[in-house]
Amino acid sequence: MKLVTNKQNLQGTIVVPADKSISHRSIMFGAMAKGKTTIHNFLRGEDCLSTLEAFKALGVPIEDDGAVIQVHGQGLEALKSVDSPIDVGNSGTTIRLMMGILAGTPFTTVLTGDASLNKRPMARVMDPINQMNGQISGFQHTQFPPITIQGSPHLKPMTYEMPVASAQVKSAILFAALQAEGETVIVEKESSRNHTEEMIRQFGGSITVEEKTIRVKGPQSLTGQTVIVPGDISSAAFFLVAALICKDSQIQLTNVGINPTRTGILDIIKEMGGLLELSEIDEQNQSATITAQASELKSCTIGGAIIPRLIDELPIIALLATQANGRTIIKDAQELKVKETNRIDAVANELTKMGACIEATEDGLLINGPTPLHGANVTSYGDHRIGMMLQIAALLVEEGEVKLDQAEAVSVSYPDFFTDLMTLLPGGAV
Ligand code: SPQ
Repeated sequence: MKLVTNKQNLQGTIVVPADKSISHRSIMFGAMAKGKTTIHNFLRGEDCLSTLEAFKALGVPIEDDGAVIQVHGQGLEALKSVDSPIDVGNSGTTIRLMMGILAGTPFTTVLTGDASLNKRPMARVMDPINQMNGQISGFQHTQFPPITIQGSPHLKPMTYEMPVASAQVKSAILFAALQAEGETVIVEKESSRNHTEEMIRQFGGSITVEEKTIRVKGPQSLTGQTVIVPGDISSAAFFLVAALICKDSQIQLTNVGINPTRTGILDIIKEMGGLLELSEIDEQNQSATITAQASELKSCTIGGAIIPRLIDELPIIALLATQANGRTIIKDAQELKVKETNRIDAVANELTKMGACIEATEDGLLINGPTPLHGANVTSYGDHRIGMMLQIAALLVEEGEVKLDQAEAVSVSYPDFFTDLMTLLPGGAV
C-alpha cells in the first residue's frame, strides 16, 4: 500500500476507538459472571472479535445489534466443550487470558492462532497456572500454540512472584485464582495495566492491592454489569505523535482512556517538551480529551518502572525521538521482542530504511535526532502497531514514496486508522 507522505498542518478531531484491553475483558467477565453484561463502545477490531467468537463457541449467548453487545453469562460452570481448536487469530491477550479462565473447567479446550501468535511465548502463563494444579501444555512439548487446556476442577491457590512485568500473565493467574479454593498472592515485578483488578471489583468480586502485592480469595462468583469502554490511549498515541512532529499541526483526541497504569506516554511527551493539554476529564470513566500540537522536542531516557505503562507505545515513541534534539535511550524494554513481532528489530530496521539514526540494543533502542526521513519500501511484519507507526513516519517524507507491505495488520486494533488520518489532512483528503 502506498502511504500518505509529505503532510503538515494536520488539524481536526478524532474520536479514539475503544480500548482493546478493556473490550477483551468485558466479554470475558461477562462470560464468567452470572446475569446480563451490557457493553457500550466495544472495539470491533479483529483481536476483540476473536475473543467474542471464542466465547460464543464455548456456548455463551452473546447478542450484538451493531451498537451494544449483550453477554448473557451463566457462570463458568455453564461453558460448553468445543470439539475443534478455537482459533484466536493474532491475539495474545485472548489466548493468554483464556488459559486462566479455562484452567478450572471440566473439559479440554485447544486454542490456536495465526503464524505470529503461534511463535509467542506461553510458558509465562502455563507454568504458574500448572503450579496451581492446572494442566496446560503447548504443541509437541514446546511452550507454543496450539495450547491444550485440560480442565482441572481442583485448582489450588499459590503465592507467585512474577518474573516479568505482564498484565496478561497477571490476569490469567487472577482468573484461575477466582476459581481456586483459598488465597492467591501475586507479587508484580513492576506494576502493569490494572484493568483486570478494576473489573473484578466492578463485577462484584473482591481483591486487595497494596503496591505490587495482589491478593484474591477464591472461589468467587461475579455478577453481570454495564461496561462503557473508553477510547484506547494506545491508538490515540499515533495521532498524538503526528500532531507533535508535523509542522503547524493541532489535533484533538476525544474520550481517551487515562487509567494511570496506561499513561506513561503522556509523561514522556511532557518530559520531551511536547505540548499537550487534557480537558473534559471524567474521573469516573477515566477518560479525557487530549489536544496536542507541533512542538520543539528534546531527547530523554526511558526505562525502569515506566516501561509497562507505555510498552505498546514504544514504537511510536521511537519515531517521536527521531524528531527530538539529542540522543534518546530506551532501555529495560526486552518485552518488545515477544510481541506480534520483535518490535525492537522491526522499529530499528524500518526507520533506518527511511533515514533515521536508530540502533537496536539488547533491551531497547538508541535514537539520535532530529533526522529528516525519506521514501522507502517498508513492512509492518504483520504487526498493527508497526504499520501505524510507519504511516505516521511517512507524513514527514518530503521526497519519494513510502510503500507499506502488510498494511492490513492495522485492523487488529484500529480498523479505521487510515480513514481517520484522511480527516486530519489539509483539505480532508490525500
Ligand atoms: O494481545 P496482544 O497481541 O498481546 O497485544 C498487545 C498490543 O500491542 O496490542 C501486545 F502485543 O498488547 C498487550 C500489552 O502489550 C495487551 C495487554 C493486555 O491487554 O493485558 C498487555 C500487554 O502485554 P503484556 O505481555 O505486557 O502483558
